[in-house]
Amino acid sequence: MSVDVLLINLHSVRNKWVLHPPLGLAYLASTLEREGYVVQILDANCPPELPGPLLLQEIARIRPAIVGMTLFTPDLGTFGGILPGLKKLKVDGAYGHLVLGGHHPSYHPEIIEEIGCEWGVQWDGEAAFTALCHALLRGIGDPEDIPGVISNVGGRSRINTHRLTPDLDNLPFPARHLLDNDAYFNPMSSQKISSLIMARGCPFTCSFCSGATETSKLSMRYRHVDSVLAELREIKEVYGVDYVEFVDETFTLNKKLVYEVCDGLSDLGMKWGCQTRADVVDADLLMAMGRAGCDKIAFGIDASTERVRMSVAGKRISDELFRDSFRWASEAGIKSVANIIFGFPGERPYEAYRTLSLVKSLNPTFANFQPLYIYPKTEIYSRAIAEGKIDPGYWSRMVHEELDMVPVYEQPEYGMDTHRLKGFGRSFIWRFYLRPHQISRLLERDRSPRDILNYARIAAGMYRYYFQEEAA
Ligand code: B12
Ligand code: SF4
Repeated sequence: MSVDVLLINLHSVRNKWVLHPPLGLAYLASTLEREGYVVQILDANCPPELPGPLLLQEIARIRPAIVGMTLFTPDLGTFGGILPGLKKLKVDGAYGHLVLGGHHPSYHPEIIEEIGCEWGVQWDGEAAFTALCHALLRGIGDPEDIPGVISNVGGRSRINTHRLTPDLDNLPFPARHLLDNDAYFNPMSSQKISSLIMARGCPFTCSFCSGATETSKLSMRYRHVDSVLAELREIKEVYGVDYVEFVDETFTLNKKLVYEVCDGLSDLGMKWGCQTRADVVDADLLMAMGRAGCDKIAFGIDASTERVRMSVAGKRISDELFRDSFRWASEAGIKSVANIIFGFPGERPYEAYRTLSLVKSLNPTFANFQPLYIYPKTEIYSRAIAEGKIDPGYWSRMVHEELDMVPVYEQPEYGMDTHRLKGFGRSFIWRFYLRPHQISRLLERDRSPRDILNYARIAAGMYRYYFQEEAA
């Protein structure tokens, strides 16, 4: 049967220590299937992995009417590597239309015109992409008029105001039947995993985060508990998954919903993980989550000192609140992850070093250290543009020159250039993980061979991220 829509998740050169299902593509697929389209999902990170040339061969073999591709900002260079080949395949008639969607085109829709592509979709893709498929494949409606569609055809470029999915409960569950569900893994779990999202949006305004855009702020949308529990049951019963990662940006924002989901999860007996903020948890909630199988919780500490965190990172959370949250998580038997960003504007090297003492004092199970990357549509991006640290043409250069580096916020006046910032990252990792206390703790908690393999995966992934890249 010929494929109407081939949805592609590009091969990522980073993040080899975690592989989650591409939920966004799976939502698009189930929505399109409901409309009668034949859909296939190609996740180029699943075995056999499909880096650029192999991916092009696959597209040529499948010959879909539409290729839909998701684009993260870090993947722009990888995309640039296959773009000439993709354009040639189109000319050769291997597929009909290329449509780009996902995070980068949502934050920076101008990219479609800048790199000479024809179609894009901004933000939630279910309604807009379905309408675009109706227009391109069934001749229903004018494709250039669809809300949320970015077009660059016949010498005309348009970015139509998007419309977010108002009611998430009306969406079909993600089309996991189109995914290789055995391929996904999460180093926190030794079980078969999947992911699930309960809400879309984030009401906070962290200066470094793409989540803090107008669109997200104005648009918190939650699913009903019955829908979340029905999807969890499907994941467990149909796909045999025992560990679920909730990928909501701030899982505990709606505490009532979390308590309700916890009630249902206790019956299902699944393990699960999530990420949230320290100012939207409390001891009782974490205890309920622990009882309901929560195995891991990640908190964004983000900046080293309260001064930097509150005045520059836009995150008004005190060190004290972090201490409470990590302690409550530990008392509830939940593994904790501290996510740290260093190198904020005005942050001196000595302040960045304080990050390490803060993190050690919180005693998380895992810690993840990253320099401050500049992502489009963030407050840090606007600041970096105003200061001449980056120019708006950088993103299309990433595509044209196949650059795989999202820029970091450099401050040469404090000796904080890219090289030094990476050096900080390496040093933090060594000093956090290579402590006898930390090593024995990791090995004591879970000692199955698969757990140890998972920890090795994290270590190898971090090594690759901070060491190999630098050497290249
Ligand atoms: C889960 C997750 C991951 C997972 C899995 C990613 C995956 N394959 O989906 C892992 C852990 C691997 C990951 C890694 C990273 N992530 Co991440 N991740 C997320 C998270 C929390 C949820 C994604 C999700 O499932 N959303 C739910 C689905 C339903 O929404 P969606 O993916 O946006 O898809 C919808 C639309 O975007 C659109 N759409 C998507 N694709 C397409 C394609 C077409 C053709 C069309 C028409 C529409 C369309 O339609 C979908 C349905 O409405 C988001 C934050 C968030 N809540 O979105 C961050 C987020 C996507 N990650 C982000 C980042 C920065 C990263 C990392 C760079 C982190 C790091 N420092 O290492 C890496 C980079 C990954 C890479 N490829 O290089 C940023 C992206 C910023 C950007 N400009 O690209 C986000 C937005 C977080 C943030 N707030 O800053 N991530
Ligand atoms: S860092 Fe987290 S809380 Fe802050 S804006 Fe982004 S998603 Fe929201």
